[in-house]
Amino acid sequence: MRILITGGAGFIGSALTRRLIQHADHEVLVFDKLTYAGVLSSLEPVSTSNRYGFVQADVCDAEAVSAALEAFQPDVVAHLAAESHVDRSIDGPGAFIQTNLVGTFTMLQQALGYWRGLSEARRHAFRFHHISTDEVFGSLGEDGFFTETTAYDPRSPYSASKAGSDHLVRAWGHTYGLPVLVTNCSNNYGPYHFPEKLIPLIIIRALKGEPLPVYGDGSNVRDWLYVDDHARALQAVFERGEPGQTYNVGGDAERKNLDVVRTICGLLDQRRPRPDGRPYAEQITFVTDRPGHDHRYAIDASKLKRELGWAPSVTFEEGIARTVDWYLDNAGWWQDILDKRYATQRLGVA
Ligand code: NAD
Ligand code: TDX
Repeated sequence: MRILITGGAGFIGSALTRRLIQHADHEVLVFDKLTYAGVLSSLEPVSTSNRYGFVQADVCDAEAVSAALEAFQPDVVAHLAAESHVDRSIDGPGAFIQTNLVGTFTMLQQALGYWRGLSEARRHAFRFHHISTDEVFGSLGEDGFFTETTAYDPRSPYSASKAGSDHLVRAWGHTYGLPVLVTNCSNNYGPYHFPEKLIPLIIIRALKGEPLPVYGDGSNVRDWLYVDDHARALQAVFERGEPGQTYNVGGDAERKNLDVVRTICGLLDQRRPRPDGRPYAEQITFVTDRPGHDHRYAIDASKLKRELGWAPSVTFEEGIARTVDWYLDNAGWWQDILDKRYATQRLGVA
């Protein structure tokens, strides 16, 4: 199959691209604007493959989208390009409205024109797969899980923009017959995760001897999924999922933020003890909470498991150990990112 992946230079898009090239025989065209979050070196492992191509362009640019579709002739569009960081959406929501809403609208319009021009057999086989988040469902109390039928209740500019994009995708499916798929996934983690997100931020700041910022009292809960398991789920959905359907993806790994941070500190204590021999947990600092901070997310992924036979292959304990090891072994990847303008402003590390 030929897969056009928007946002393929990001954390999840690059994991999906690496998977489809290294563990399958698909052809991939990455379509990515290379915003601050786009990291080309995450695609280095596949960059010499003759089944990989790259276009630097904006999903809001209708002509560029149309040209890529016509030239590459994809069987699947996997739409991951988005502004993804909740804190940034609070500080500056405009880019989230533009990329997540206008960008998704542009992708849908161009995909629809392309799809209508395909032969009947290819039109039947085509999929527009929209990759979304569990944050569209809002915040849970201590009990319960999000299912595919949970009512939408987004509460941050980021999740509201993703919720709107999900609605657009379903509308293009219902109204125009475009064969769409939507997946809503919980928090991903793993190698090549951009250093502004909780897990890499804690690893890197710990190693640099910086305070480890925990928002509020650290009791907020996230359901963590190893990124390669998400990539496997996405592949299963676009290869075998039923058009028009939504599938929730989750890791069955709910953890309080403070426990995640303590786990990372414990792993670093074993692998790279502090020069003074003291525990990394001493660096934990409770800081002002995120405005509107959702308390708990938890996904019920039983539909995906039942219908497509997917399940997470990595426990949180295995995945977080692998992740810490990867950041220890690949300091060049993240130091390169920190050396660019962005890092010193937001992460407060040199
Ligand atoms: P990311 O921020 O790491 O990567 C986003 C990528 O999109 C970057 O390569 C960036 O350059 C590109 N991009 C941004 N704006 C663009 C534009 N206008 N045109 C073209 N490219 C653009 O994000 P991620 O964590 O890999 O998330 C990917 C997708 O998965 C997003 O849609 C996100 O909402 C969704 N998602 C993420 C998670 C998570 O835990 N990270 C969980 C569930 C769903
Ligand atoms: O410094 C921090 N301290 C802290 O306590 C940061 C950056 C975060 N946190 C908390 C906030 C969250 O409860 O940790 C949790 C995880 O935060 P993020 O890594 O910013 O992720 P989150 O806000 O949960 O959103 C992520 O998962 C869902 C992705 O960024 C989204 O794109 C995805 O949709």
